[in-house]
Amino acid sequence: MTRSLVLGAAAITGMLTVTFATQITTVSSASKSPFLTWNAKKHTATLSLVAGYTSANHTLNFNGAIAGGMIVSIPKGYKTTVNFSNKSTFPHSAVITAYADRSSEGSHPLAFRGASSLNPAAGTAPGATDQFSFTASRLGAYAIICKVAHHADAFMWDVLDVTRAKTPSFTIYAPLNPQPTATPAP
Ligand SMILES: [Cu+2]
Repeated sequence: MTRSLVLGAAAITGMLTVTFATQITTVSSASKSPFLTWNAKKHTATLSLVAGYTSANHTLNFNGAIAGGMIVSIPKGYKTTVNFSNKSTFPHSAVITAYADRSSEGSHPLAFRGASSLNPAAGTAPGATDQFSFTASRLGAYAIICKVAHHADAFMWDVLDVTRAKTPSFTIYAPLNPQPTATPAP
């Protein structure tokens, strides 16, 4: 990965360099992914959202990405279904809230009705799954966070962008290891 490519990626999201107490991690490889599927005629999208998909950041990641390293772009008005699962060894959750409210201290009002896993403060148990749906009814950038205490402050948040585009798109800036095996929904 050349420096110019890293800088190009950083320009896209504005926040790709994450400073930890003892190290600096730069996530920089962009790729498309089968985590997001959609039906442009029906205006529906399905997001596979896996907490602890990799061991990255002590499993405090969604689909392997942290700190805005995953951008899920959904056209306004799409009904979006999230198939949430937890591959970690401890609870995680998923809440879509205001981008400005992505720290653990936030009250995390739902950006859209229904945009949360069950009991998000307690989290979904390891190995368990949950499904929730919402309509992306307002334009703008929102945060997908884990509401379990202190996880969002430890960079367990990514981005939902509701756009005027014709179709969804999915970008992830994280090494995907293992590669996703999900197959697109019909
Ligand atoms: Cu978590």
